[in-house]
Amino acid sequence: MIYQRSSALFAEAQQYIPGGVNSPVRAFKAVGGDPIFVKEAKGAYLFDEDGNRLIDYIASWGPLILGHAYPPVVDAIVNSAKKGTSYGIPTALETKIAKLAVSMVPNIDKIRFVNSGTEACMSAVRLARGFTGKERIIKFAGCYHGHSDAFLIQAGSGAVTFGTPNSPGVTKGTAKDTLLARYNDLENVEALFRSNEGEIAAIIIEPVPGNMGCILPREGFLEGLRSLCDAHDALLIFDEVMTGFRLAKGGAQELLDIDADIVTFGKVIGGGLPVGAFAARNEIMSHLAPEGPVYQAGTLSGNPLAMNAGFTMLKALNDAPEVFDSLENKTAYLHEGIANVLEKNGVVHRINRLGSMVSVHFTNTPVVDFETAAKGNNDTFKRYFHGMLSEGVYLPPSAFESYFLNDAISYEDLDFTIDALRKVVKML
Ligand code: HOZ
Repeated sequence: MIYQRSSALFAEAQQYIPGGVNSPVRAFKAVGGDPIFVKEAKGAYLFDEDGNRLIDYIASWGPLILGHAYPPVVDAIVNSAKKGTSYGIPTALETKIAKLAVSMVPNIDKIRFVNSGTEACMSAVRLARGFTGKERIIKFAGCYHGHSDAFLIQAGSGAVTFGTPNSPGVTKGTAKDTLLARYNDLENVEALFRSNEGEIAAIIIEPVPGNMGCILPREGFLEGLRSLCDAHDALLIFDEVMTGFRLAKGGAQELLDIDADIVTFGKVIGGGLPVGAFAARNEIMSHLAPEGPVYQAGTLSGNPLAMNAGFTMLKALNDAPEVFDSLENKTAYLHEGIANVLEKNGVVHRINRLGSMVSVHFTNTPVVDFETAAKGNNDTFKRYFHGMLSEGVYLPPSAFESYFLNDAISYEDLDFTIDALRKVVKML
């Protein structure tokens, strides 16, 4: 495949945009080469500026569960735009989507819409601190909760891909209130509670991390966190920006049967438009302004275009929950296909999968946390990524990311992907 025009566009972009991209994970730094520039997308496919068609396995990092340019969402956006693009004044629509979201997600009474997952997680932590009167939080190495200061401590996703898990610009004062634990290591978390008795407001966690590849919680781990939070009057925050409305209607809470105290969402809840949200029971949400003293605000929060797109997407998922089984079946098929090709060709690997999140790690040790994820062979990963790209398959351009399948991907697309790997595997 030729990427001449993408490379030219990237060269130009670098003159005006730092690194040529508006979010670091889009640059191909971890895999080398120039990023492709997308011209348009439809269903399962991206069409790049050089006229190549690529099967898309990132779905805008999760939200496009029903594929690109899903017609009902596009119609909702177009119709909404005709009625004005932003008011900064309440609309009935916000209550309509809030009601629907609350009915789909376990254990929440109220929801507040924001503009991104970063905002949602940042606000959730402030709310937890305001509610508990305590300041420290526990986060897990390799989990990524957006780019707000408190989370850029051993963060995953782009932060680790580019070697800045602890970003310059985050003050020591902020960093000292973020305690770091190992994912899947309950004793480690217990020890943090013991050594910071009475100081921990919350644990924030991706229940199924997607920002160090896809990692699965060990049996009892999330349950253990729930008990520790209860024992220490701390809140459990599930960052469901990636898992919410994807692993199940009610996200990881429903699938894994664990109740969190605060849940954060992003992406899916805007149908691909810039939206995030956080939600909890009444007793917690009542602390939020203007009902309570914990401040949080935004001119574009509850934006009508985003709310219309989000409502249409959530309603589609709510009305046809069989989509979750369909996604899971397709992802399992891909998992098996990839595993067969790699095994037959003697390529050392581990595949982690839950529902429609999956990642391939080129290592022979089980990948259960950041440390084991970091053991993956990045040279093999680079060859794998570029080989698949040249065959027309767009995978996440870093080993520290999960794939997100969308339901527009057909079994023919999956077979095409597995066939692509058959060609690529010789170079791994
Ligand atoms: N959490 C998303 C991917 N891991 C972030 C996407 C981005 O940073 O652009």
